Amino acid sequence: MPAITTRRDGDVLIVTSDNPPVNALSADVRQGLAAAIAEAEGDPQVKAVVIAAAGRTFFAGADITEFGKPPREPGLPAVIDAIEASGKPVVAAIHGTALGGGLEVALGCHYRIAAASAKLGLPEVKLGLLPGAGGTQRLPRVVGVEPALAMIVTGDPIPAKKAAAIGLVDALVADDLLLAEAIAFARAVADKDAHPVASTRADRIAGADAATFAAFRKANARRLKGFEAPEACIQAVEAAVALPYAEGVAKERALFLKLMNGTQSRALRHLFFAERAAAKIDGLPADTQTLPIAKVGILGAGTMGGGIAMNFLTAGIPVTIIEREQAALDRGIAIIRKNYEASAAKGRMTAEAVEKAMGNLAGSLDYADLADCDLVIEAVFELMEIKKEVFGRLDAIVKQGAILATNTSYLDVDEIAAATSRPEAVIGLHFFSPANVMKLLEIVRGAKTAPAVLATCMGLARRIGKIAVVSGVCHGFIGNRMLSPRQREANALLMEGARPVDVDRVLLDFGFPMGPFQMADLAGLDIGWDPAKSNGETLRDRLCEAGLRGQKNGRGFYDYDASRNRTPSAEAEAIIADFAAKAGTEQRSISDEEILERLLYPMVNEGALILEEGIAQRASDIDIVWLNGYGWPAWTGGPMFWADTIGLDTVVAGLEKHAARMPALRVSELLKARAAKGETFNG
Ligand code: T1G
Repeated sequence: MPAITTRRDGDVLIVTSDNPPVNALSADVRQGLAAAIAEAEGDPQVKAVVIAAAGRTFFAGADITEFGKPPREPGLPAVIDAIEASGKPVVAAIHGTALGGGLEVALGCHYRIAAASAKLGLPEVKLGLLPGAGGTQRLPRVVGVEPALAMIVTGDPIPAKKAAAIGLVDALVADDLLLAEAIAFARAVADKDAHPVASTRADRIAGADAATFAAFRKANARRLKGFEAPEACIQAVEAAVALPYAEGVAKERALFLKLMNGTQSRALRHLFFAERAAAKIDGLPADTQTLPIAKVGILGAGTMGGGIAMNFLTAGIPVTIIEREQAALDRGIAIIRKNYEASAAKGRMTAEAVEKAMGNLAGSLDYADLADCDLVIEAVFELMEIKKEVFGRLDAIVKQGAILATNTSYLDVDEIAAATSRPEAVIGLHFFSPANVMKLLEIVRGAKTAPAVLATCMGLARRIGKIAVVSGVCHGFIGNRMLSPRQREANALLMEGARPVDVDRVLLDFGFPMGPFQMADLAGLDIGWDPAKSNGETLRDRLCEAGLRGQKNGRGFYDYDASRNRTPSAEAEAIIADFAAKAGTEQRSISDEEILERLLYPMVNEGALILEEGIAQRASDIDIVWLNGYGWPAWTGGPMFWADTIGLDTVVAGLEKHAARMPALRVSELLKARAAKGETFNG
């Protein structure tokens, strides 16, 4: 079956793409489109053309699997130029998600008809690219500079209704009438003397000036820091305003090729496929049946329990949430409602959706109300004895066939499973706080977890909008296990004379949203600290005994003013220096390079150990964990891809250079072997 077919409906030529799963603009599709336009040009019976797509979506962009390979003709820009130069009006019939090159094809058409449920976007920036087939030049001419900048620099799609409002589409139609309406529209315009041509329009870009772009850059400064593509996107749109179309296109092409050949785009393309690979469970029998999840029970209505509950409520799954005392239960439910109402106030959900979600929430003090749940997730205190007692009770109460999940961040899921008579039904579902916001979910498979339980939880993750990664059982699973050596080295660096602000700055400059000591202040220095047992033996004891609690009382590694602006705390630094002196640790000036190597190389090493032990299925899963759970800068691809980029031999050499200062670190044999052979983690 050719990717592109054509058929006549009277005097309208209908061009249909059928290239599952998302009608990516592969070479076959491009060739088919070019041939179809030539067919229309050569047939005097054809008065107009409709370009449509079969399956779930209009073209979802260039074929990313072709990137990095020798280009195949015709190139997408040439195909779009041929559409635009057609002597007969071409109408795009858009459904699903017209993205990237797909929207650029639609921009080359003279008219655009969209199904009401369609979305349109230019997400190239999320791949470290920019629209490279005329999108940065045509879109501003069609919708104006500011709406175009927002779409191109954020990469976020817009709903068809908004597209109509800004002039991107000419008509909105009912989903099931799209093709018929597009054909009727084409026939209606066929005899017009002239048709709109995006590349020659000038009215919508008039008036945009340097101030427009300066204001946009200022408003998006955070988005521009360290990441090359957004700035390139802005420069391409500036060219659309400042230059004739042909020169603007040349500028766009030059900027596109520079990004395409750069490391950051390779990193983001790696993450695109890594996210999809993470959903695949190696060795799972293809016919593994999943279990129906119609009702979920949550144990604990605290911060985690409430956040976890929201994921299911938002997905329309009824939840029963259990607490030990009425006051705690009422407080937890009130916080869930408050969070939803805050989302509604920001226009992220309707009041009806809030009531629907809350209507699906039942609170109880009685475990018996969990009996008919298909999945129960405990989010109680992080103490093994408590977890085992809770699972013993759940085992006695919850119906057979239900899944029993623990939200533990570190503890041994196998030991918890052994507290029940059904270890095959026990699994770890490690949500990240705030659980209703963070995308990452670590699915921890126990030694006896049944394939159906694992497959069900992976499918459920997608249903509740999480990005799930499968982990084996070890202390801290994947993410927290790799966080431990970074924290250990951060603390050691303080003892050796580095200032908290220097350690944080190095990670901020690398692209993390915050450094370890900012994180400590945010979480609270006294988390898990017991004044009754504190005896000044640890640095944390000393800081807490001095009354430093972090952001919550304005005094931590930083001092915070009323607006939470932070300045390094002289008091904290004096306590650290005194503590280090008493410990007899030699103080020295430590370079940014050493700080970065001491913080990140041990993380890469821990990731290699995680791979060696079979805890993670693949290196790219580790990248997905750190991107979605801890804010690793996406444009470097994640810890394992980043290590590949700098060279595993560089990592090994760095670990060896600092070995005397990192006595606890065991270098991974896998890392050393790959480094010695000049190989990478990600293949
Ligand atoms: N090329 C190749 N394969 C793609 C693809 C693409 N553009 N988009 C998706 N796939 C594969 C994906 O890998 C998966 O494969 C399957 O399709 C289903 O995808 C010149 C240069 C469209 C919203 O960035 O956002 O155009 O794992 O699991 O959740 O200016 O796919 O099944 O083997 O994501 O329903 C710009 C990327 C490209 C859009 C559907 N376009 N895709 O989401 O399914 S650059 C994009 C998506 C460009 C031009 C530039 C989503 C989706 P497998 P899925 P989904």
